[in-house]
Amino acid sequence: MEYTPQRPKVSSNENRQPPAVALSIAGSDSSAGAGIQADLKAFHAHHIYGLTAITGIVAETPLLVNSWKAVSPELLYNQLECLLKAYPIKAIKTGLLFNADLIEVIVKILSRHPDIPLIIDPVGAASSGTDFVDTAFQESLKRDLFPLATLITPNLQEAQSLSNHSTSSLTTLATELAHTYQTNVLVKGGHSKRDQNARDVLSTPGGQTEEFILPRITGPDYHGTGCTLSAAITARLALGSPMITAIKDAKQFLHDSIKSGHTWGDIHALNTFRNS
Ligand code: PXL
Repeated sequence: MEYTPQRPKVSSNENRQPPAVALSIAGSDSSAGAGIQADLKAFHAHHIYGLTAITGIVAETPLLVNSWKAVSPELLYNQLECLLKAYPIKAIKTGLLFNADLIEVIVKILSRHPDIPLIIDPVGAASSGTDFVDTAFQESLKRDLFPLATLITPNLQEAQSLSNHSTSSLTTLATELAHTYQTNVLVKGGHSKRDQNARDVLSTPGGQTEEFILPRITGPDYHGTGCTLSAAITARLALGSPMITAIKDAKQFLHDSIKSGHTWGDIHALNTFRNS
């Protein structure tokens, strides 16, 4: 029989496109369910190559925050500078930013990159209740960073505190914030237990709204749902999805991650493992 040489089965690098790149600017959560670790897991599940600029370190579990420390503004500056020079970054998200000095650094660098979509998750507290930030931080976030945003993703409590409005209408809050900051705002109702559904509302700066609804999954409160949703939106935008599709798909990703969550005794975590 004639011998036909077989091509090796190993995948070759020749025709392979490198993955799209996204950057997370956020804090480290030692329990890895929220923060920069959650962002990397969500990026990875979407086949995005995730870069990180770490703003600080939190010693915690999903049940309690032990302590935390922010990095110096110089160290954050250097992380951002070298990454933005070297990689073709397609989308950026921010999470926990700790203080106004770090916001100043981010604004200085990101204002040189107006073409990269910026998703701001305005995190101020841990799901276990600890406040990480103060009033000066909130003011700087609103005044300096929000003008650079492509999308801001507050939960209901964050939206109420950003707008000084006590209403629990997601639509009113999203519309008002989108108008004030002239950007897209997605207000997440996920934490409101009264609703049978997990409802989020997006408003464009012009006041057009879109609702995203999936059935609420009863069970434990997962740590890191906000980070995971905004990272999944960032991943989809990095892959080129339009905003509404990106949010819809990211919400489904979070829903699946909650539905198949992990449990070790009284500790729960989202499941971001995917088969493919
Ligand atoms: O879930 C919000 C959050 C974001 N980022 C970091 C955190 C937390 C909550 O604890 O630690 C680093």
